[in-house]
Amino acid sequence: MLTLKSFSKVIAASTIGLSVLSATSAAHAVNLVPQQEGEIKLTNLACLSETNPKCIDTSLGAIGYKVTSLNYDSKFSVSRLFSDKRGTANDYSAFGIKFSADDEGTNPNAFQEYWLRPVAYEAATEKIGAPRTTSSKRSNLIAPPGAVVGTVTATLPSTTETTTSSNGTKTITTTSSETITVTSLKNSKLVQEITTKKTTQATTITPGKAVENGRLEVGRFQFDFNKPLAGLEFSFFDVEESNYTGILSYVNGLGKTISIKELLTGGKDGNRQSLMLKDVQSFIVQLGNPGKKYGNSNSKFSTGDGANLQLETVPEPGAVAGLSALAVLGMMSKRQRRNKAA
Ligand SMILES: [Ca+2]
Ligand SMILES: [Ca+2]
Ligand SMILES: [Ca+2]
Repeated sequence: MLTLKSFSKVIAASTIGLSVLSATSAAHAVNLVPQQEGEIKLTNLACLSETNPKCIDTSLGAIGYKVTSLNYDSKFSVSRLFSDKRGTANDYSAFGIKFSADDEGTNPNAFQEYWLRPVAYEAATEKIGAPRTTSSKRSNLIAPPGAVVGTVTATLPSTTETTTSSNGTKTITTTSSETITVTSLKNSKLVQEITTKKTTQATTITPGKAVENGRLEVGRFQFDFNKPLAGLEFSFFDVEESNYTGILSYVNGLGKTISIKELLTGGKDGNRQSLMLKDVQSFIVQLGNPGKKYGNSNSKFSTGDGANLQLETVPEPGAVAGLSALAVLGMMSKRQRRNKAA
């Protein structure tokens, strides 16, 4: 267990370690945000299109990563994620999304940079159709050998078919059928009447629409890297409300899950804040929060607080003393320094 004395040493050592780390690794840091606009390909949702928005696969290469969109708010379905250059308009209106050059309530031209930008979606609607039965009858059939007078009902196992239309609407059709065979004696001959009843029931699931024309920048995502990263710097843009945007947990190179729940304090319009993690295999990040209009009465905004994310590698220089102390703290905040720089 750490005594108070040794704990303050750890902090001192790690603070030194951090500044050395930033100074020596700056040249090798890699921006992990694609330097082009489009939609980030998710593991659990197909891209809207291949070309407009362009579908961007981030999973390739040594520092590649896969992104999974997670449920955040029960009133919404999972969000999509875009790479967006702030300050330029994007018209993806075929999919109900329009990014403005000047977004509502923000000063976007401060950073003509690419940011990972979530787009919240309304929940899907499910419509359960009434079962429909059709029946057909064939009479006066000659009974096969071995048939006896009486009624036999046979039920076939039901089958389910799912089709997806180009707008994403899913139709799940369940079909069941039964045949009723009545065998009787007619003019000294055995004849049959066979009735086939077919019942179909369709459930339609229509995906929700992008909220606020795609400008509610809210979502929760899991990033999984192809291999563990020595260090990762997170930059958050425009976090104005406290305790919603930040990192919920991460998994280190040994596969251990660390629930840190490092949520940021809201700042001024257009502010930028940073966090750093060391030894990261994967992490879960939460961006923004839905506003009053979407049932979040705690929000100070009607249409919520949107937030964007940038990611940059922070390679570990082998010879830096004190760096391992960072592992004890897990995460450092560079917020203050960043604010000065911006
Ligand atoms: Ca743009
Ligand atoms: Ca703002
Ligand atoms: Ca905001």
